[in-house]
Amino acid sequence: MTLYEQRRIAIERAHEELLSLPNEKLFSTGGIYERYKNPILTRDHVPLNWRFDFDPVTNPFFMERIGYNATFNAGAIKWNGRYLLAVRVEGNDRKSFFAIAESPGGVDNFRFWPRPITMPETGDPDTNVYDMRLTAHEDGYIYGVFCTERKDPSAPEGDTSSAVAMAGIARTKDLVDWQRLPDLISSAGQQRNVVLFPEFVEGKYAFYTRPQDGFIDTGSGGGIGFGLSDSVENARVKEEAIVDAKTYHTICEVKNGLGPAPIKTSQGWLQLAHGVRNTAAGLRYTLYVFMTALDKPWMVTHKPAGHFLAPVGSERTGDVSNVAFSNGWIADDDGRVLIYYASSDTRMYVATTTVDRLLDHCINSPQDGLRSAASVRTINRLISRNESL
Ligand code: M1P
Repeated sequence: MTLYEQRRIAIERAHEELLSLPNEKLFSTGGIYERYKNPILTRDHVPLNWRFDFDPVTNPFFMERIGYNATFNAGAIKWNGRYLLAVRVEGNDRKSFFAIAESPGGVDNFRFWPRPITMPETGDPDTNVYDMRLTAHEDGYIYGVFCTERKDPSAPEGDTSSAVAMAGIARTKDLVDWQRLPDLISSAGQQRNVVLFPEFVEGKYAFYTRPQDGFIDTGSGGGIGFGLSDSVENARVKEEAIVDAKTYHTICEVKNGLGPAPIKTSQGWLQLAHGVRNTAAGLRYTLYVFMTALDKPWMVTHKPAGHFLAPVGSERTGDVSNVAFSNGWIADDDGRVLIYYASSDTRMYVATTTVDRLLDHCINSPQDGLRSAASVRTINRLISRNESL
């Protein structure tokens, strides 16, 4: 057998074993959601024919020709009964693009569709695109709102890092062919983590935003915003009301941003977001949940204190360590909720819960008292109540 044949057989076998691996739900002492044993998508899941030249004449050593660095920050949707992720795939060349991966049950056996998404560009080509939020809007389209990043034109000569982040918008009916619309215009210098709300509000399109001054620094901005736009074909948000502000000495001290489009329930909109705090070891990204009013999706009604999900164990290391990030979840017909989260900008995981458990958690868990003494008072109240039982 040639080297080409030996390597190809071994690599194809290992790839198929990985893609067929069943996942295993782990017991949760907290009981709010369950994690799973294995990541659901890694760079090793990327199809082999996106990586290797299969021609033994031009690739006699059966070597990888195109390398992939990470699969993370995926948007999610249940579409025609299928669990789909719009995955941020990052090549070794540092460029991200989107690719749909599909699973029969939502927790394992994800396989990429045959080709990555060919995302049309606007007149101002994107240098990098990432973190797509999928919204099935009541207008009948599925929208993808994502970050488009370009070199900052006002950066001084020699500054080859500064970038401008904007919200790119595209829509589709089949997740294969996408129509690109102009980027969202807002008064903020930078926008990431923009999410299209699934319903019209006052007859307009509504966006959750994250206005900030700089690419990394929030400056005077920050916080999750909310604004209306007359049109989605030329989306423009003139005013952004702050829904959930960044706050001193919380998990959102440095910044925060909405995750996926909210889930509608009889008691309000369930929201998932990320909060960022600083530590001596760098930024720490955790996920938190809150609820907004049904008729006022910009008004917070319930917000449990602290993080909902933080990176643990091997989730804590990766390209950008100590990061849990989510921009996709699926509310299933039976009330199950699949939360897709990425760990450390490297790979994708899933956690499962139910709408009922999320509502119970949001409504009945204590809010943040913002001071140590307030936290102790809250704990003592629980102990006294338990003692009185
Ligand atoms: O590296 C962690 C995350 O950093 C950014 O999040 P934010 O916009 O809140 O700063 C994003 O670029 C995200 O992709 C990344 O996971």
